[in-house]
Amino acid sequence: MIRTVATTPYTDQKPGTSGLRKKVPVFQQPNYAENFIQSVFDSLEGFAGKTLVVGGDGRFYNREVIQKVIAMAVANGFGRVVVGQGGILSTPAASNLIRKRKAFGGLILSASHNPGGPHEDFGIKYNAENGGPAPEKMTDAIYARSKVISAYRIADIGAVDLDKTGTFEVGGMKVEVVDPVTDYAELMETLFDFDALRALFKSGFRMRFDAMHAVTGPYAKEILERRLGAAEGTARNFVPLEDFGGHHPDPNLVHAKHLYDEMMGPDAPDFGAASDGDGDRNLIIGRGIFITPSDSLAMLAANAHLAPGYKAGLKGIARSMPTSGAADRVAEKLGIGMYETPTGWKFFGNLLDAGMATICGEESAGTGSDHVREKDGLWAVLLWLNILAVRGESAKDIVAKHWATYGQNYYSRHDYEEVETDKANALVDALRGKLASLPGTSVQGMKIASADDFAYNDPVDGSVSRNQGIRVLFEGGSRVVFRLSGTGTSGATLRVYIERYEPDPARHGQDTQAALADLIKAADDIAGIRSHTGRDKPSVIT
Ligand code: G16
Repeated sequence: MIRTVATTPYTDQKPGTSGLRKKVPVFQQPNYAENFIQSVFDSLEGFAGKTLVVGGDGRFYNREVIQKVIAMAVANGFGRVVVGQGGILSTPAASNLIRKRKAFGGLILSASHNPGGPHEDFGIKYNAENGGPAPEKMTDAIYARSKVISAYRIADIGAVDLDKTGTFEVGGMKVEVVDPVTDYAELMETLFDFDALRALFKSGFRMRFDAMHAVTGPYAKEILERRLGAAEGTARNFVPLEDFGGHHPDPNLVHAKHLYDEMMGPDAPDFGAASDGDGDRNLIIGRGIFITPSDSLAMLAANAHLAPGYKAGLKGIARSMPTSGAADRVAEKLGIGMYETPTGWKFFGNLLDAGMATICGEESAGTGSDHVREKDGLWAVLLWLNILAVRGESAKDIVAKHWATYGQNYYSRHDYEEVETDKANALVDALRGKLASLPGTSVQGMKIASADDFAYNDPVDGSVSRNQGIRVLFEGGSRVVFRLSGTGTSGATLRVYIERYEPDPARHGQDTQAALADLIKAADDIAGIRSHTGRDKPSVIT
């Protein structure tokens, strides 16, 4: 039986950088998830009889919301729902399934790297038929709808069994429960030289992959250990848990410090990596060297042709504005296009669809290519492995040679988390107010060349996105960037991105914070971080 249920709008369902993310108790309010799901469906046209892909990162509340999605998909007239077994699909695997099955779109349930559990975070994101996150005009429409919604449609179908693969009919709609790993692993086999990787592991190459008790566990077990023959135990913390074992499934130097310490230790394996809650981020650490996401993007782009899937070369590279300019130098050398977009993977979709970019990346530990329309943690790991296998050098040597060729972009991000929203907004407003007066002035002995609030003109559809981060550029190419995170769920997170370009090989490989010390001070002088927030140091440095 299909019911139309009267509801009243919630006012806070504005999708952020990557979908709607809130604390679980917010999602558990009466009709909260239903309102948002119906607002998504109401903003779409022409899906009757079509396929919807659904899956999530397995965090607390995942199964409940998947049941709601299926019951609402029946009531709204979808023809088929493809769902990962146990409700599990990594974000890149979901993107792949949408594309492979020519689905109308998909709902991905995740709050990514944010912690999970009854009092932690949950999220819902809609991805369109290209497999990528809904563009801004779609998320704006969803938000507009959520503010006036008066009813949602749901079918009384009882709980669907998500744990056995197979296809069955529910309320006149097909539900297909699929193994979450198979299609994704097949895609990886088309891109990378699995024979070379098997030979690498056979030769004694040792690796550590930390799945952080999140969604990539089963993917890493299958691909690294079973298909590529890496030693058992290569994948760690590989059982997805609803609360990620009480940790932040955020693969950075703070939350994956144990991996960093191991990789810097005397008996370090050859290569270390980790991924996040939903499997789209990556952390790459070679023996004795952490590789920043910005550097990783540049190095992957410079070497991608060594993997079979990219042997024809790259069409272009795209990076988010706060990501360092390291990849720009690679694009320049390769003579291909370089695109600078706002933060958020959704901005890469048009460039990838139009064939203007092949590889994209963000400082926030995301790298990916046109194989799907999401960033892809394991993909980045496999591309690194493929490069290591072909070059036969250590990650550390590859990094040193890369810097010697292109120069080093010293880079760090300082996060001030859970700042009171009013104070964070006041800081940004004050900064915006003085942008015009900054050029020509000096801070900490460095002259400001220009300052602006980044706006993006999408070269494919002509849309304009304003206020995407404040940039202060110094003479000589150093810069500091300020923006407020769009993925947090409590208070505001101020992100300060600091970058300095160093062409001289004699000055490469120094301590990053020391190399950036004057810029870090300058950032505080310019934005008044201490005085506005009352904080004397960042909560997270990556
Ligand atoms: C999301 C987006 C990324 C973005 C990141 C950080 O990642 O998909 O494109 O770079 O958030 O955003 P912010 O700086 O606004 O917090 P994820 O992995 O959380 O989905």
